[in-house]
Amino acid sequence: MASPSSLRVIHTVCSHDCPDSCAVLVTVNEEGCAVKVAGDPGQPMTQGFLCGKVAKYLDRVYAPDRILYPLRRKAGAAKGPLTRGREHESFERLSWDEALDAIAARLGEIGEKYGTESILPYSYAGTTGVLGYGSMDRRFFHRLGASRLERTICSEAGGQAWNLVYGRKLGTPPEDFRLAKLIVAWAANIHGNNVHLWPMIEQARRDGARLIVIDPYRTRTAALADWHIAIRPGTDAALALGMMHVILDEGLEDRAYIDAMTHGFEQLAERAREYTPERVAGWTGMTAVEVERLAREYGRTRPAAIRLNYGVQRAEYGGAAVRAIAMLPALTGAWKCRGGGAQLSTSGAFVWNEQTLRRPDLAWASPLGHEARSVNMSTLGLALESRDQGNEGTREQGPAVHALFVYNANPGSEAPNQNAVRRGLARDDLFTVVHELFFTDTTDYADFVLPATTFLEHTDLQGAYGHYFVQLSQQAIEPVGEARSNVWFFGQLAQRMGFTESCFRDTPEEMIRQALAAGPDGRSSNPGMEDVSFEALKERGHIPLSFHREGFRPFSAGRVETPTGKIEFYSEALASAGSDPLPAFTPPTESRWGEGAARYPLEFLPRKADNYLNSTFANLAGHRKMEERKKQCLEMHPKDARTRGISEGDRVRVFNDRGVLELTAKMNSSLPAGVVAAGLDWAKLSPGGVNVNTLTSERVTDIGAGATFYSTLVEVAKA
Ligand SMILES: Nc1nc2c(c(=O)[nH]1)N[C@H]1C(S)=C(S)[C@@H](COP(=O)(O)OP(=O)(O)OC[C@H]3O[C@@H](n4cnc5c(=O)[nH]c(N)nc54)[C@H](O)[C@@H]3O)O[C@H]1N2
Ligand SMILES: Nc1nc2c(c(=O)[nH]1)N[C@H]1C(S)=C(S)[C@@H](COP(=O)(O)OP(=O)(O)OC[C@H]3O[C@@H](n4cnc5c(=O)[nH]c(N)nc54)[C@H](O)[C@@H]3O)O[C@H]1N2
Ligand code: SF4
Ligand SMILES: [Mo]
Repeated sequence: MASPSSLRVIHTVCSHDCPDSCAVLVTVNEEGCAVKVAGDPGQPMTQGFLCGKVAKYLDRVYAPDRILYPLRRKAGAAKGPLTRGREHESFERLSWDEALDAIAARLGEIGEKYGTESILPYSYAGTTGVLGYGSMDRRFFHRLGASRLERTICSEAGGQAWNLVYGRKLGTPPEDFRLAKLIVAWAANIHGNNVHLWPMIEQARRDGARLIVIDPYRTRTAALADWHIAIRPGTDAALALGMMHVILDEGLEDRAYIDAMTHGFEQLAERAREYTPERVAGWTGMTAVEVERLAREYGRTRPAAIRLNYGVQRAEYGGAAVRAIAMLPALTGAWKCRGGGAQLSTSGAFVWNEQTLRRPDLAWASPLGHEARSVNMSTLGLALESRDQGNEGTREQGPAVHALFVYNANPGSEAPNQNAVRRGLARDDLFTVVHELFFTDTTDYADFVLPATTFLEHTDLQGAYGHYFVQLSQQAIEPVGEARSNVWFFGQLAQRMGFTESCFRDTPEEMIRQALAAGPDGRSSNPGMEDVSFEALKERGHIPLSFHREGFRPFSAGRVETPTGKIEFYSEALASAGSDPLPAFTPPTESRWGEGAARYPLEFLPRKADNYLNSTFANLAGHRKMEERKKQCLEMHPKDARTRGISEGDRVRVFNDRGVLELTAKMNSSLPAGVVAAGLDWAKLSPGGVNVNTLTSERVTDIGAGATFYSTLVEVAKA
């Protein structure tokens, strides 16, 4: 055993796509091996504990199935699903030098032949590190003249909707949820997806607070709540407007706050009058009395905090719903006291120096000579399937996609309309490069697979979307095998392409200083980061934004960053775009009210797994075991099962026009009748080789053109 003195402890940050961005201490032994990961007890928000997914992180870092060196598809090996554990057989090993040269040559040819906009990057938040998420990669693609990607798959609908009301994504600090007397978890799976908020909620409850959960699915959080409202999917806007109706009827609004801080109250009040509790009950599946009770409890309790999470915005009219819910604390003045307000995301607090970090100006040095067209990632299938005349998924017409660069993402598993995505990925005239840690549903279609690093193996800077700390994640160990970071990979590839700009040779440390807009004294000139420098981060690991040092109360007073300078109930911007300036409820096309319901009468919730992170971790035996109880199950109400002759444990086919999926039926009487649910898993680990996204569509949301996973109709039959 190594003596304790030979061990080093390094401050890192979990960079998975999770609001918590935990501070993680990694213990490294004399041989340079990580031997332990643990939460940093000094971080006030993440409090020294890790979720079950990351507590056993070394299983991932040192997994036997990690990709260890660059690979090229063997001549004649067809693209498409490969047998797990035998993926190597379709590829041959080569050196990084050979791989970079070959990729650079191929990109050059494709750019010449079809135009550089035929090259498309596809990335999301495999790492949320400031550098790993978007820095050297963006420089590279701007300089190349590649298409830009609209990163809409997760938070764009809600983010844009929130910003229409408040101008900036700020919210109640998570630590202040402790002070609330009422907490509403609205489409927020706190135990599964945001576990560090839970201790704050527990403390509030010890001090007498109540917890209400609004979610069609009985999550663990819902099961622990004082009141679980199993609302029908996609009807949240109706509920929020119904609450406004009651609040205004009973005079529970805060007139002084409304007068000082908001715009468009009269118009909103008129709109809310249409949403009587009776009408709202008809849509949401609640009773009118329940709608009234919720509104009264919310309107009368101070402080009341809403944890509005991302579930709502994955419905077709999720933008309108997020806007409506976001308006509630402005109506009651809940922002005025600590522990009140709402939180969708805190990401707007972190302002990085993106001009220098991402260099959008390099587009002017590209062969295009201007900013490239953009392609919406939520309609990837459309973009890949269209050949030569552009497509609906692209904002501007342009060439078909001939090269796809995937990193920080697994679209073969996570993108909607999986069969369309796969048909696109299988095109033999598409050149695909995937930078990954494991053989995923996407690498099965790659021409080149390149090994990527975990957050233990590179240095990065971190913000968060669920708290207000800037953190430094220091490289703790040498990369495993020949794995290389995103920054290294794109910097090297740029040099092979002959891009001579010096920014392609920047080191991670230099880039962190750039992101911080560090002055000569090393300190950041970004707003809120007066105390932040690379040196200070190295010493302390995590530093609160300056306005968060004590009692940050966003939107409690002062100017708001909207066009009117007020919280906008009524949006002139939407009005001038020809959209409804006020929130309203519209039933999703794929819902019980839609035409398609005659053939596909069940509303489907293709949910995230509590023990994976989207598709990440699904390949690890320990994580799969934790997910055992729900894995590959279709949860349905016994009534819906009975009418279809289905019993617990039966094999069932879940299908619609887009695809079919085989699962095992599991009765769940806490679901609303007419709603069925299943969890995400790797397609290649599922029977039939497809996952829930074989059923989801490329229809996009009302605001932000995001994906609409939770507005999906299906039918179910015994297999
Ligand atoms: N364990 C775990 N943690 C994760 C992730 C994971 O996959 N697993 N993913 C990470 C990512 S990428 C994100 S974006 C966050 C998201 O975290 P959350 O915001 O919690 O997002 P979701 O899990 O998509 O949805 C939350 C809840 O909304 C419910 N819901 C679905 N439709 C509706 C509706 O119409 N109305 C209402 N009221 N509720 C609805 C779902 O049943 C779900 O329980 O979590 C992150 N953390
Ligand atoms: N049905 C359904 N579909 C969904 C959702 C849902 O709730 N239901 N959620 C949606 C949401 S919210 C999101 S955010 C998306 C997420 O979808 P994706 O962005 O595709 O997320 P992951 O599936 O986690 O895949 C991330 C990949 O990045 C890799 N990776 C990690 N770190 C690095 C790195 O440093 N470099 C490189 N090159 N790769 C790295 C990981 O190994 C992993 O395979 O899925 C969406 N899809
Ligand atoms: S996934 Fe989230 S909760 Fe788990 S360690 Fe990472 S940041 Fe923390
Ligand atoms: Mo997400």
